[in-house]
Amino acid sequence: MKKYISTSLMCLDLMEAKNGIIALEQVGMDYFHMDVMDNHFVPNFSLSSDFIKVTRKCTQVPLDIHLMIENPENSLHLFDGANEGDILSIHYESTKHVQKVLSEIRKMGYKAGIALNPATPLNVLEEVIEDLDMVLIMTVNPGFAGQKLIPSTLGKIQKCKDFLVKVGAENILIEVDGNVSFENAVKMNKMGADIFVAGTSSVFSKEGTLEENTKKMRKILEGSLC
Ligand code: S6P
Ligand code: MG
Repeated sequence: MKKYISTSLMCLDLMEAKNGIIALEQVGMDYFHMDVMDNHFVPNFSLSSDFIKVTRKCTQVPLDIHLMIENPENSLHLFDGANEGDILSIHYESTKHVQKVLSEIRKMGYKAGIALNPATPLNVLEEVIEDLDMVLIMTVNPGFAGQKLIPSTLGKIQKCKDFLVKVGAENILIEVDGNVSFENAVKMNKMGADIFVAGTSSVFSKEGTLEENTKKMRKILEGSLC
């Protein structure tokens, strides 16, 4: 199964955003991960719906939008304009109307994703499995880049994969987000993750250039670097 790198645009130098986006496209990123925060669901702000709209004007790379906002049903209209292949994820913990919001996301032309905080169990997926294209497993508590992985979330990736296989839903992709370093990506890959959010721990790491770091991550995902 193909593995994908989704670069976290929150980690860009925003003063150089356009050039940064072009550079990321040139090194062959599969997705642009766009974190949207409301300072309620998480204690931070990040990228806005306007930033997402201007990003669409300067790249063909599909967008992987991660909403960390309370009651996303009230703001979905701000994220219209999906291109084919774009993903929009909401948090399970952010709304009482999870199924309804997921089905609305698909009607907007997005693939629908559900994000789970580290403490949220996987059994919440059971009742919405038909409405899902992706599960986003948070491997840190959401809100900030540059955090340390919560070790118990590694086992959750494997459990999620096993569950999806058991219910015949292997087509649902698993994304991992938070401290996806080269070292952690090796483990996450073995446990069945499909999409890897790359931020300060990998492609933006100062230990190599963007090109070197991206190549290294690609090799890890191909299984040729352990
Ligand atoms: C965090 C956010 C993430 C970060 C990403 C940063 O709440 O959802 O997408 O941007 O995790 O990567 P790193 O390598 O700094 O953890
Ligand atoms: Mg994110």
